[in-house]
Order: sequence, then structure tokens, then C-alpha cells
Amino acid sequence: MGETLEGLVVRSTAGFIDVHVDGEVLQARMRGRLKNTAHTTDLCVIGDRVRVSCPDERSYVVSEVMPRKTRFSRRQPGRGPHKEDVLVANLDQLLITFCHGPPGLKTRLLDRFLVIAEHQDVHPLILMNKSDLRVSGDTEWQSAYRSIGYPVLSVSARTGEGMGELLENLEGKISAFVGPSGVGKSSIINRILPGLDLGTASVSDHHGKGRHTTRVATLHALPRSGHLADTPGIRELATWALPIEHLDRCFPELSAFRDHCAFRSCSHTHEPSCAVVEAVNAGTIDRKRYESYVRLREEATG
Ligand SMILES: Nc1nc2c(ncn2[C@@H]2O[C@H](COP(=O)(O)OP(=O)(O)OP(=O)(O)O)[C@@H](O)[C@H]2O)c(=O)[nH]1
Ligand SMILES: [Mg+2]
Ligand SMILES: [Zn+2]
Repeated sequence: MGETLEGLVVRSTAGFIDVHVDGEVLQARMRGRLKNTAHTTDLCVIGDRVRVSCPDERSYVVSEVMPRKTRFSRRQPGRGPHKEDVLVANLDQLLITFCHGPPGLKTRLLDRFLVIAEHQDVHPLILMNKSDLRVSGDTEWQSAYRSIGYPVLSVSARTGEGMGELLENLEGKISAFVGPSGVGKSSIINRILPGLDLGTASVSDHHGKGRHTTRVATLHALPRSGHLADTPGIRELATWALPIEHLDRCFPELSAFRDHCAFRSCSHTHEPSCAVVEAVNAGTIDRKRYESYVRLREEATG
């Protein structure tokens, strides 16, 4: 059997697994015994650390999947823990992308993505692309988010502004883009990884093969270290059902107040002596963020 290698899964489809080992990608199969022991879909996903052995000169076999440090997953409410759909294992960072100029910033959607990041324990980075279209007055909301602790980075895929700083933030991490259509996610990725030509690929997929194309989750290696995730699931995050029980915990600026409400299970909407509402009225909590909380809460209760 010889030596085993350790690597990172960068692509996984129907038992075929691409593993990134020391700057090289090996094509491996899942060991049969592993395949039969669990639900195959989540057995080995992009971002998993695995051990690969080489039973003969010509083939590689994934012999072990290491325990996941974190999992970025979709869980439909009410379906129980077994319906978890892991999109990326060990995801470090969510790049929440909007842009200067049209289609512009949508704070409600931004807050929704931030809640998902908090809930999944993934570090969020707010990216404002198209800084070449920036107009004055764009920065007020940015200081509001920075003061909560969320980093905001302005970049331009067109001019290259801010790309160096973005790359520094991606170094050594597994990151994934989310954000509405047209903000320039593919343009940024193409700028970072010119060989990829993402835009063209997704367009031809769409028109050529129709709706039932198997769309594969892939991790793209960055120039130095780190990976960028591109998964079909991540594109659909905007409609993800949110967890109502933990919603207030997904707004970090509420943490100093939510334990001081008169009612223990205060929803911070209509109850008397709510410390959160008092902080909003005092201007300590940003009112727009609070409104996002209320809106997302209403949505989650149906
Ligand atoms: N002015 C300006 N335009 C940009 C910049 N980056 C992207 N664009 C333009 O914005 C449009 C959308 O870019 P895409 O990269 O396709 O956007 P996307 O976020 O990948 O969109 P979807 O794939 O539909 O989700 C294109 O016309 C780009 O040329 C930028 O930094 N500045
Ligand atoms: Mg795109
Ligand atoms: Zn309250």
C-alpha cells in the first residue's frame, strides 16, 4: 500500500474526488468500505481534509476523511439533523459582495448573509466592488458595520484597486463568494485567477445543457495559498431559511443587551422593558440593523 498523502478535496462528484496535495491535484476514488458506511452525498465534500493512499502505480484511493472543524451547510427547518446538506467543509470565510453603482447595496440582503455567516460560524468579509464607480456619501453605512466588528473592503475588478488587500485576506483560508447577480463576483474571481474564465463557463452551462445540468462544487486554488469555493448551493443562499431561536445571537451588537430584557424569552419586538428596543431608541444600536432583525424574524415565523 505504501505511503499515504494528506490533502484537500477540491472537487467531489459521484465517487470521483480531486485532492489537492502539495500544489498538485490527484484524481482519487472513494475507498469502497468508506462509501458503504454513510450517506454518500456528505461523506466527502469540498474542503474536507483526507488521506490518500496509492494501492498501485496508477490509482489513488481516499482512505480516510478527517473530522471536519466546521461545516457550511444547508439545513431545512423541521427535517431533523439527517437532512443536512454540507456545501463546504472547513469554510473559513464568506465574501459578502455588493458594489458601488447599480445594482448597489441591499442592506437587508447584506444582513441576511451576515446572519447566515454568524449562524454557521464563518468569518464574514463585506466586499464593495466597482470602487471605480464610488460616489461620496457611500461610507456612512460602512462605518456602522465596521463599528459592529464587520470588515468592509472596497475593490475594483476593473482597475485592480484593493485587490492586493483582498488577496491578503484570502491567504491560507477557504473562502466563498455570495452576493446578488451583477455585483461582479465572477469578475473578481477572474481577476484573481485569470486562467479560470468563469463567466463564459456558467453561461454556456446554462444555455447548452438546460436546467438539469449537474453543477459541481469546486474549490479553486489561489496563487499562493488558500482556496476559493464555487458551489451551486452558495448561489442560492439568499433564500435560505433562518433559525428563529438563535436569530438574536446572529446580531452581535444585541449581545450586550439581550440578557437584560424583562422577559427571558423576549423577542425584542413588542415586549415591555426590552433592553434591545431601549438601546435602539437611545441610538446605541443602529436602527436599520434592528429593522433587519425584525424583518428576518417575521420571515422566520412565517
Ligand atoms: N465599473 C465596474 N464594472 C464592473 C466591475 N466588476 C465587474 N463589473 C461589471 O459588472 C457586470 C457584472 O459582473 P459579473 O462578474 O458578471 O457579476 P456576478 O456577480 O458574477 O453576477 P452573477 O454571475 O450573475 O451572479 C459586468 O458587466 C462587469 O463588467 C468593476 O470593478 N467596475
Ligand atoms: Mg458570476
Ligand atoms: Zn428584548
